[in-house]
Amino acid sequence: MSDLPIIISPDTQRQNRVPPGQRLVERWPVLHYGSVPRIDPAAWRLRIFGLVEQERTLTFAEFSALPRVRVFCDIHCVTTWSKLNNWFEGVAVAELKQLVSVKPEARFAVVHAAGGFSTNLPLDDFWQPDVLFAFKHADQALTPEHGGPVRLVVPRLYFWKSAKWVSAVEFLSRDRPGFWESNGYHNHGDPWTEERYG
Ligand SMILES: Nc1nc2c(c(=O)[nH]1)N[C@H]1C(S)=C(S)[C@@H](COP(=O)(O)O)O[C@H]1N2
Ligand SMILES: [Mo]
Repeated sequence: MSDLPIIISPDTQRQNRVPPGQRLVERWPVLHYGSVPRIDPAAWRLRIFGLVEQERTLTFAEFSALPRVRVFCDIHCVTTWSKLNNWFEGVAVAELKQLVSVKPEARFAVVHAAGGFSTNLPLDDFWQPDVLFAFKHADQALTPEHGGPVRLVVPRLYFWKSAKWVSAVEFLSRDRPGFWESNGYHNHGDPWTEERYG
């Protein structure tokens, strides 16, 4: 076992952990638009741009060397499956604040992924302590199907916000809908109030 800091996503502490309209699954389904990109870690980059004092691009080696956390959380997919009791390991999104100075006018993040996918989040959601860039699930490296080498995990919103194959983070002053948000899904995606479709 590792001695990394542990973050318990607060939704796992609810008396009823299953949001309205959801049902539990044991196995982890694979869902995405398009084909699975095969990403060589040697070629992987994370670009941080938009409303930052100085844009930065990190290599996989640089990003892997950042402090890591383990997050315990539940997954809720808008297609009605929920998977409880997940352990993800990776870099807390809040760690980005050590890498760039985000300008005060920034209010939203758009997370970009290989193949043109993107998803948008208010910074109030993006900076939550249980949001991370994950390398591992249940102590295993993420498979390409589940977004390896690096995916976003946003435990408190529907899982479409958890972009697989992350490539960049962009900071914006005004909101800009991402891929699913432009294709019928809700702009925000809170599973507890069933923000499913827009
Ligand atoms: N890059 C990318 N990330 C994505 C998607 C996608 O189409 N492309 N789909 C989202 C949706 S709709 C869901 S439900 C989850 C599924 O993640 P999983 O396949 O690991 O269960 O990935 C999300 N992240
Ligand atoms: Mo989804």
